[in-house]
Amino acid sequence: MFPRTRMATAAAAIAAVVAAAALVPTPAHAKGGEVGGSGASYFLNDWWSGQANRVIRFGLAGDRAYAGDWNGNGVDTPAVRRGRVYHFSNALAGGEADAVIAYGRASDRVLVGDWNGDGRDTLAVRRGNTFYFTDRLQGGDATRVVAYGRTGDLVYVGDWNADGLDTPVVRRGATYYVTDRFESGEADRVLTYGRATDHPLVGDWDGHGEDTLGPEPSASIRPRRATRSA
Ligand SMILES: [Ca+2]
Ligand SMILES: [Ca+2]
Ligand SMILES: [Ca+2]
Ligand SMILES: [Ca+2]
Repeated sequence: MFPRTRMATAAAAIAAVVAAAALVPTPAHAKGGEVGGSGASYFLNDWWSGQANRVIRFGLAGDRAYAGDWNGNGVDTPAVRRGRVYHFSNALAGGEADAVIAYGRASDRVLVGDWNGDGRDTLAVRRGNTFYFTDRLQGGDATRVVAYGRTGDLVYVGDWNADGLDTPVVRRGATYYVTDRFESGEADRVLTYGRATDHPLVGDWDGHGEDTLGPEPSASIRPRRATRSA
């Protein structure tokens, strides 16, 4: 995702869907990962209130759901996954998909980010410890293939150095291996944060452009930006 002040831009940003994903220890948490919950209805909240101000229906109840800025207009919208087929919407209106692509394998784990800094989010799939990044909303070959971390690592996506490119962090217990490059091998930075049982959130909390790990908020202050149900 392109560096921006989320609180200001996001009029309809379901991307900071941090909350729902953080409730379940899915492989990819928070930014760049899967939207939690189930069902085909999305309850979007543009503000820090407990009431959804927008409800849309998109996809099928059994789909996996993601959010991103697929067309680079500054607004995050949903995508749903059915096996290895992804349906993208550029509107927060539900209805038909704007693009449908097949990418990777049904068993792959999926990450969303802006890998080339053009303002458009695209997919990466992870198979074992290998990441297959694509810069296009098209099927076919990956733009970059990188082996990073270990198969059992958890993965977070963010722009850790504010250069406009999202890259992965892999987590092993309470240790985080940060890379700012799309290269196999050593981490750029290794840090220990919190406890192994924590569920940190990723975001640009101060609006300076760089994403950081945030503390696990209490349920009462957790920014529940999007949820879904049948
Ligand atoms: Ca958009
Ligand atoms: Ca991009
Ligand atoms: Ca970066
Ligand atoms: Ca920041």
